[in-house]
Amino acid sequence: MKNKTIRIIGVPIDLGQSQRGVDMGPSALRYAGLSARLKSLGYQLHDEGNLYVPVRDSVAEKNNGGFLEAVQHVCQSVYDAATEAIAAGDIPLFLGGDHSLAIGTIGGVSAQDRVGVIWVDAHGDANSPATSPTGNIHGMPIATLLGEGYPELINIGRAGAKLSGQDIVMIGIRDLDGAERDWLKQSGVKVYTMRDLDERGMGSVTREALDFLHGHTRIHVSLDMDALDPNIVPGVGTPSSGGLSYREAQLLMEIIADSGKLTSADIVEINPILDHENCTAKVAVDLAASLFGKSIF
Ligand code: NNH
Ligand code: MN
Ligand code: MN
Ligand code: MN
Repeated sequence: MKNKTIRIIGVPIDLGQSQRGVDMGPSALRYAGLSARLKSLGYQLHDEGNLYVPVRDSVAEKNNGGFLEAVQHVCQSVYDAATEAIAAGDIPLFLGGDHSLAIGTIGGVSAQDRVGVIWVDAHGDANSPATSPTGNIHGMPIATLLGEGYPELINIGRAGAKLSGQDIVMIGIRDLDGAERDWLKQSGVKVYTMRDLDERGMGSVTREALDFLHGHTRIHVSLDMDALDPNIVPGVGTPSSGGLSYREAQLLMEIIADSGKLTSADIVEINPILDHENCTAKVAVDLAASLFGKSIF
């Protein structure tokens, strides 16, 4: 994997949720030294800058769909950037922005090959407009990718579902809405909750997760920073207590790196306005280094 080019693509989207500030996530990650850290591991780095996202205040909010149309346009350009990076043989690393962008990233990276997704999150993000208690699109990307929800988002890039439940493993889950939980249970998605991690440990869970995806030659990691415990990552819009420790998250990244199958990733939901001295982005950069193969010894 080394000697490869990592293509950094910023997506400063804050339209999929209601807290202000998550649009500054890409800057926070760059200021925390992301490129230099990955370069030091032996990669070529190519920072494409940020994709265009309209400023929230300039977009009219629809009553029910929130910023549906704007999210659709952004995710279409994310999809295009993802397919281009994969076609060029690069590893796209998407910097969020809120988690709605994963509709575009995962849609795009799965255009040519079947891709296994490791969804690291406190939340299932498997609501549809019918089940969502908030209406926020960042709580819907998994359902959307599986073909449930707004047709405008489901059909981005190509028509229909982009994945099946057998393509997705979730790790770190501890906060599901009632109807979201019911839907997830019948979806075929493999869900590892915090309880699974407590009982079995991150090493065993991660190895089983990779085994679940053994038929996939490519893996995409979608890292929502709210998967970690808010004590170490205060800069997230929807903190959920009882999350991953720093070392658990590192071990997860290290074991995924060992698989040699990582070909794309998202780092999302960092909100610098809620953060303390950019510490959440610094943790994210440490995790990215491990995900891309940094080893201690
Ligand atoms: N489940 C809630 C919703 O649908 C919260 C989702 N929030 C997240 N997900 N930050 O990662 O709105
Ligand atoms: Mn989350
Ligand atoms: Mn999320
Ligand atoms: Mn989140």
